[in-house]
Amino acid sequence: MRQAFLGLGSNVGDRLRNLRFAVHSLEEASVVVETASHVYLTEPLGYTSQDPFLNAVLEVSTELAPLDLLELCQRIEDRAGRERTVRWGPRTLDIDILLYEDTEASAKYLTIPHPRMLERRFVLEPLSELADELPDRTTIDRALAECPDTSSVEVAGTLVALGDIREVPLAFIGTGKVGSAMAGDLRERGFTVDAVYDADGDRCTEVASAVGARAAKSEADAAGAATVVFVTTQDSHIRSACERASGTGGDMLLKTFVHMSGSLSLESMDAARRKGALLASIHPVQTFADSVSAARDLPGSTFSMTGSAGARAFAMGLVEELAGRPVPLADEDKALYHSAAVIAGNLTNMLIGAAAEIYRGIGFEERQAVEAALPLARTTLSNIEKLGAAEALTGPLARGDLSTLEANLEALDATFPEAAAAYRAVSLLGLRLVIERGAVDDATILAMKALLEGGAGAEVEGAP
Ligand code: A4P
Ligand code: MG
Repeated sequence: MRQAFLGLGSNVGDRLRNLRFAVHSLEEASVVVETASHVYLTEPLGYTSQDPFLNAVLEVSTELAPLDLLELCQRIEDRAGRERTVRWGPRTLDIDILLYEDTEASAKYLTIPHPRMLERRFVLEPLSELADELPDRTTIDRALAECPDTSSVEVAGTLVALGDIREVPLAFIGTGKVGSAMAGDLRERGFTVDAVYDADGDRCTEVASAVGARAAKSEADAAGAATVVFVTTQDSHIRSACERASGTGGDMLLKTFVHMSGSLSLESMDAARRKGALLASIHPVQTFADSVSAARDLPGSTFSMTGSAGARAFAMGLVEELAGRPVPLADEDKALYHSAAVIAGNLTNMLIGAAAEIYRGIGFEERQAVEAALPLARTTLSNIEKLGAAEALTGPLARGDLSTLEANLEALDATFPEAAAAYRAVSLLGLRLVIERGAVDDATILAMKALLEGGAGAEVEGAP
């Protein structure tokens, strides 16, 4: 794949829609849009008696050679209804190749870098968001400082929407814990929640009135007037809800669909993407037992974010408004990412449940069992916070205490085989931390490994 930077411009018709048409059409033609700049409102340059432009720059990956890419860009311009009348005159859509790898070439139909880019602030400002250098090693900052163009170039928004992020009409499809907490919180922060939909009609009316929004009659009705559609149903319903939301309307070129699933990729909203919508996922790395705790804990959480290039700047802005900490994530890593959350949260829960069961089995009251297990767990967590997982490790494994390890396993094998299996599996994993701490000698580590595997010792991965 080759890397290129494309400059987009429009000053006729629905300008944002034209830019979105360009993004969608490029992706339909297998040009991967990797990143997108903000959208800028710019004073016309050259032929000045025309309307202001919207400009943006895209970073793309493509298999197409430069001339084929140019041809594709021109085909997309034509399909956007471009008429070539006045040179430098009004246009529904202009797509220029600014940079293509480190190529410096001039031919009859194509000059790279774009011959006039250094004289244009409407190119350099958005490009400076995505690139540092030109092929001749001049920095973009330097090019900007030396740019003779003094016309006005201002951020107008993102490819998701122009103007104040709070005025972008939002819809929520699915009003469970996270959906209703998110809608409520955004509304409190002055965002515009236009509509909510839930298959449970009573729940829908209740949440709609709580967040001052319209109770929609269907997914498509909720999405109808919204620019950003949150699909906050259960994971298993995201695909069908998204299909219904985007099924009846026309194209979705001005809409963005956002889900908040921790494990699903963006592919689950492909129905909307195929119609031109941008996609994003923002997932709070947090656990919510109920709506009240969701509303309390959502702000300030870490949010992982994946998304189409055009939706990322918007999603980032939204998370920042929630006082959250955004962490970008690749869509293909979503399942692995979720497995880490399950290990850190759910598996810890299950292990504490097992510990309490062992205590109960030897005569502790229910309450005593929990009271015995929890302080240990809490101290462990705070030590991990202070020292890191390896340094915070204590117990037989950390000491290289073979006889205690053996006694533990023997007792568990006799009374609670599932817990014995978990003890072995988690401890085998924990040997990595023992090795990292470096306090136990290699022979003891191998002996512990053999004991945990219930067989003869083999090499410990990562052991010296
Ligand atoms: N061409 C050569 N090199 C390239 C390249 N790197 N990328 C040839 C794209 N095309 C390249 O372009 C004319 C010819 O340039 C093409 O046939 C191609 O073979 P065009 O798009 O057919 O015509 P045009 O757009 O009128 O000319 P050009 O030169 O692309 O116009 P510009 O330079 O893009 O200027 N003010 C603001 N604020 N924002 C704008 O976006 N745009 C223009 C158009 C004027 N003022 C503006 C803006
Ligand atoms: Mg052009």
